[in-house]
Amino acid sequence: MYMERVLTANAPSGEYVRVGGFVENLRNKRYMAFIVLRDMSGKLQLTVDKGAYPDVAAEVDKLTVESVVTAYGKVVDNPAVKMGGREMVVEKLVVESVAEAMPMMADSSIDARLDYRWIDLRTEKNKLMIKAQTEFVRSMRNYLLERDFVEIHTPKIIGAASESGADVFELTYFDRKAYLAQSPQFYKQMAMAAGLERIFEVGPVFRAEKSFTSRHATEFTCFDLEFSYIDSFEDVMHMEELLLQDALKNVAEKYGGEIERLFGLKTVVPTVPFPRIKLHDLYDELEKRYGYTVPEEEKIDLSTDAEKLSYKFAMEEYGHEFLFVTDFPKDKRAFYHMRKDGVPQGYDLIWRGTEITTGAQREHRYEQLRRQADEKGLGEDVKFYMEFFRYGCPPHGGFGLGVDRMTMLLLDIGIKEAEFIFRSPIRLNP
Ligand code: AMO
Repeated sequence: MYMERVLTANAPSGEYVRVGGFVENLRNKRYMAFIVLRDMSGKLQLTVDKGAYPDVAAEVDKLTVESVVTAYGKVVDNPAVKMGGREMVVEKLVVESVAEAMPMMADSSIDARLDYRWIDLRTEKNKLMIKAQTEFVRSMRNYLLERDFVEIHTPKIIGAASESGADVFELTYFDRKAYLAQSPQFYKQMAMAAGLERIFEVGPVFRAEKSFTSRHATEFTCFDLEFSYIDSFEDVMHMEELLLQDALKNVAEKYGGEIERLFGLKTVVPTVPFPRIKLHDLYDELEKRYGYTVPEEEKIDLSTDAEKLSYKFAMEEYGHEFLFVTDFPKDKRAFYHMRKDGVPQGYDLIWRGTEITTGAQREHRYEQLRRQADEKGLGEDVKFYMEFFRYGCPPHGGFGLGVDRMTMLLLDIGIKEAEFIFRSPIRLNP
């Protein structure tokens, strides 16, 4: 008779069930065999009475660690069993796949583990990482859907570089050149010109950056949103702080305990509003408090060290893990940021000392935008984009949040471990 598989976490005591998973541990004794079975929900001990079930015993003899099995049997309480005080008395065992000796260990170097990422992802920690990320994104998506946002899917093969001419992957597109999208930026704004009013997208973005840091990847996932009829970039920051507060609340409720147990880290639900500071004032504070000095001409952008120190500052001054940094000089910001008295109306959001977001109110007035594009020497590249603003476009703004950055900071791991599959200038496999 057919029987549906149940997860080990949902295998009730006293019932005859079917489970399936990896053999995490195997003790094959003379009269008894014990298997620790691992699935996505947890672990269950499978106990085999070899005398009573010789067919099962024969199957157990074929097993190696990390092989995959399906088991049928009765789940019973047994206080002597460490894993939840339950075990399954196996009556039938199917060996689905026999594993060869493992090519790497949990404590191998990260690069060795990434070569066998599918094995590396079998650990409890990595599963939690994926689950926590899922909850984070689900929560943000939900928050927006409940507020009349629609989800869009923009092309990743594009005719002109989106963020800046540098750091773009070029590809052959039949008999001409195309590029991989560095951001859905232009299409998010096109959606505003289309009157969609409130949109978001969660998708891949590509950056041909030769960076080898713990926070740069050449392909990553960005959570982008854009919305219309805003009064200033303050509306954008406010949307983001509410969104993140809600997401972290949900992650903390669902996985806070597990994150603390496995990663030794508290998931803090941030208070709103998040603190805000102007870039120049931040540099002043870092100098005054920590003696951190940089030449005046370098205070036009956030250095990695300044980002890190800003975490210390935000905790000391506001008791907050997040910090909005505003008032960057126009030379360092994209041409599409709206300016007020020459100051770009945008921000970076720093969480635990690392940038996770850039956001801004956009320039939606054609003439003004034209001037700003010309000033940066952007001609042909933005020609199609400029058209979006010629036939009516509401005031709007938005931001892009790096999902991998967010996961990495949530768990205090490197970006190599936070991506499902990491891509760098020297890694294209698996
Ligand atoms: P920006 O270029 O700042 O802004 O990118 C948005 C966010 O993406 C993440 N990020 C990265 N993550 C991993 N590896 C990288 N190499 C990498 N580069 C960036 C960061 C960053 O904050 N169009 C604008 C957004 C907007 O204004 O809406 C943009 O792309 O978390």
